[in-house]
Amino acid sequence: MFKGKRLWLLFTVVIMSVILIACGGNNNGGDSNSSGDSNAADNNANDNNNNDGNASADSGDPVEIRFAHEEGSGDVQDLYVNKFKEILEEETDGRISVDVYTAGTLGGNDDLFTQLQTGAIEFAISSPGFTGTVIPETQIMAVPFLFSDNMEVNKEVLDSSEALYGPLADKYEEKGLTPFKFWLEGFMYWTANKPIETPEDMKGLKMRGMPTDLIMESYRQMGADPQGTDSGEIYTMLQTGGIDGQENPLFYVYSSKFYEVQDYLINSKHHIYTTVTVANSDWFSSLSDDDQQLIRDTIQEVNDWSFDMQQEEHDKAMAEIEKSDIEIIELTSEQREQFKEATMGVRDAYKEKGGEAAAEIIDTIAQEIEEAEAAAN
Ligand code: 6CS
Repeated sequence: MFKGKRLWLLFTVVIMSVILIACGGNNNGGDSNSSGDSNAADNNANDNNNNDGNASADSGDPVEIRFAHEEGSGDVQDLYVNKFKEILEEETDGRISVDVYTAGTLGGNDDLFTQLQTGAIEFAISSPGFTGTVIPETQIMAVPFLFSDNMEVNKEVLDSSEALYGPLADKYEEKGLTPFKFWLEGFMYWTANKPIETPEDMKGLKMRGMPTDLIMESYRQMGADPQGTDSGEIYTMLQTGGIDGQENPLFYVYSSKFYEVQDYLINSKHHIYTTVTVANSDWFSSLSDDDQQLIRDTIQEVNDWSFDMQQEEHDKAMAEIEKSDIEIIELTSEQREQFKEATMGVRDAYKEKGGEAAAEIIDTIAQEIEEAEAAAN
């Protein structure tokens, strides 16, 4: 299966590269650099590949960044990438330009990773929910009830974890990618066409999650019938009964209109939605030292800014969803404890299926969360 998929992805990437060269980016109204520039960027790209990482470009060189993400216009990832664009283009008077690609423009969610590896794009927001097959260790982000109920604690751990920026980042580097920052998009909610209050209620439910083994395993352990799909298929499958429910942060439940085709919204906080800002390593290391530092500083600034932004998007979504017909269920701490107990086996599954560094990663991050929670109390 994987071999056929690789060929297909390679074919997709070739086609995508042709399209990228031909049309040169932006589908969401941002400034678009005309085709002339994109050729320059591609030339740069070619240079990069054969410079084995020595800083070659003079810091005054124009730099074009094709930055793809997994969400729609105005969603959390889109606001993040456009903030990055705004700061960098302003800081460099447009010498560094950023073309933003929203979900579906360059193929499915899991195509982004391959396009990043081949250099068809320079940057992406690439969620671990779609990369678990290529880097099993990323599935640490799929372990339910591992992160804290205190979002400040999660922000701190995602920003500085030795597990994430040590052994896990090494796994990205092995794939030719540089992960800059892991960050969060909010607590996960369930939507479903029936109330979910205990693991018993999950029995046989076709629950959609991102197509990574450990997310599927989590629903299997809750007794559900897990369905891994691309994000573009969720709405129609909910509407047609192909799936009974799904998990996502609230802003996405709202912007994707899932609340229109579901009867129940369950505030489960069984997980947080995490993602990572990542670039093609060869391309990044070909930039001047100054530009590398400028981009790192910009990502830190945007990352810090995104924490309040995602909370605001959550609150805006809740205000709108409360006006709709969907019934909102708040799980009690006892009910959440039942789901936590039902999924504790996922931690062992991660150690088994999560790759060679899995045990070190989960033990380290669990301790980091515990220490940060103790410090916060
Ligand atoms: O569930 C999904 O597949 C999508 N959810 C979010 C919050 N972002 C992108 C992802 O593709």
